[in-house]
Amino acid sequence: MTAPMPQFPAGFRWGVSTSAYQIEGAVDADGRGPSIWDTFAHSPGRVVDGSTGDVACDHYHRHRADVALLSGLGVDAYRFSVAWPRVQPSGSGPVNAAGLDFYDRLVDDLLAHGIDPVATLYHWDLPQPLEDSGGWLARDTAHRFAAYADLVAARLGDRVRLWITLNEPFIHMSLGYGMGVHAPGRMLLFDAFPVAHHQLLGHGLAVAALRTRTTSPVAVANNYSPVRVLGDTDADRAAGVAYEALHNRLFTDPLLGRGYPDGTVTDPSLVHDGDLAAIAAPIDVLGVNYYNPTGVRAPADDSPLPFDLVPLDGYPRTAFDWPVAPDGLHELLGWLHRSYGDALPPIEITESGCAYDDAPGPDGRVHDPDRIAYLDGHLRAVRAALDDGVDVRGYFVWSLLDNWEWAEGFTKRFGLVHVDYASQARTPKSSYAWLRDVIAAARRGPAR
Ligand code: IFM
Repeated sequence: MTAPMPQFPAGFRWGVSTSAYQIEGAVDADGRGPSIWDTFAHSPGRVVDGSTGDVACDHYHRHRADVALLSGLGVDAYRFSVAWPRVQPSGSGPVNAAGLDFYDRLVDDLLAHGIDPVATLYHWDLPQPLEDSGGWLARDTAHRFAAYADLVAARLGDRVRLWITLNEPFIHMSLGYGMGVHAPGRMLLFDAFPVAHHQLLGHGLAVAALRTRTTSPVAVANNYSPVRVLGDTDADRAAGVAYEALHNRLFTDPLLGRGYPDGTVTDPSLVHDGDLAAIAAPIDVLGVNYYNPTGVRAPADDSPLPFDLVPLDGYPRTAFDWPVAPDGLHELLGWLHRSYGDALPPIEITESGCAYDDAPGPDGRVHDPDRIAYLDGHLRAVRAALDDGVDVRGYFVWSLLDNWEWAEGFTKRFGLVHVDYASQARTPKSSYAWLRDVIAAARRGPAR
């Protein structure tokens, strides 16, 4: 029996998150064009189980049932992403009206259920024609992204309650363009820096476009990992500084007006006059995606990187083998608060969750006590950060549904709701009922 969940401030936003390619399927429906993830997933050997997002959770056709699940959960908000190749198949030029209509219906359905639509504009599914012209290595992609943001906001700007420009630009740069394990599968290591700059520039230009279309708040969703230096040599500490600059500061420092951290800009000619000011356009919320801390020490002599990553002992682990470390979330929120001071906008936790090998039991139910323990611990970590004075306004669980986990295919289940991919049957797990009760209790306020 765990202790009762502490109270959260009135108005604290409870939500869940998903992304388009991970759940929608319907990749050929109604004029959608190919994205880099269609290309990557269909390339042999790229995804561990050989699966693709062609069907995924078939959310495109089942969105009404999925909104009913959201309603049953009692969330205040639902964070989804808009698939750029669905609404503008070439990445520039003509709009695909049928694609925009889908999001229009989704947003209206959410509002009809009293749920705030939170739209992410880019969760890694770049239209393939833009990749063919250089992808995020090309400066022009930043301008294409701002034009796309403008056309989506022209249609949905009156109803989306929070806009998120980019999801985890660090992961997109490092896994997609640096190490080749995500789409588009480039292996440029530190030569992937243009991808950072052009995503940031695209974000800044998109913020400016959004401001002309909507009065709703605007955010970006960065992922962070508090750095644990293992070892006490100067070289170990230098490795920690280098990792922190790359993972936690490369995107946040310029967004909050500090320019790039020392040593991260590999080609200064990419940064044109005015770029840093555009990137630092004020945002209303910082989206924080947190999964785990990272152990770091000095690199081996032959390493191409300025650090070695080391597993952290002493924590339970998820099916991804990630350490379950709620203390890392508390530490991270304190680090953001101390590091950025007055420049830090209010925070919303835009992703927090875990993968386990959940399966229906003989009674047909799906029991996931490890996920309940995970969420319980991470919510208490948020509460502890609030007590320290960090301004955290919301918490979104990753994810509503089990879904297609990128290069891991269907092998990692993050959902509050189990999905049988053969039948598309949805079965709420015990964590869904637990979270529903936590949200309901939070709404009732303190017991008298
Ligand atoms: O599934 C992903 C999501 O797309 C981005 N953040 C991390 C999640 C879990 O790996």
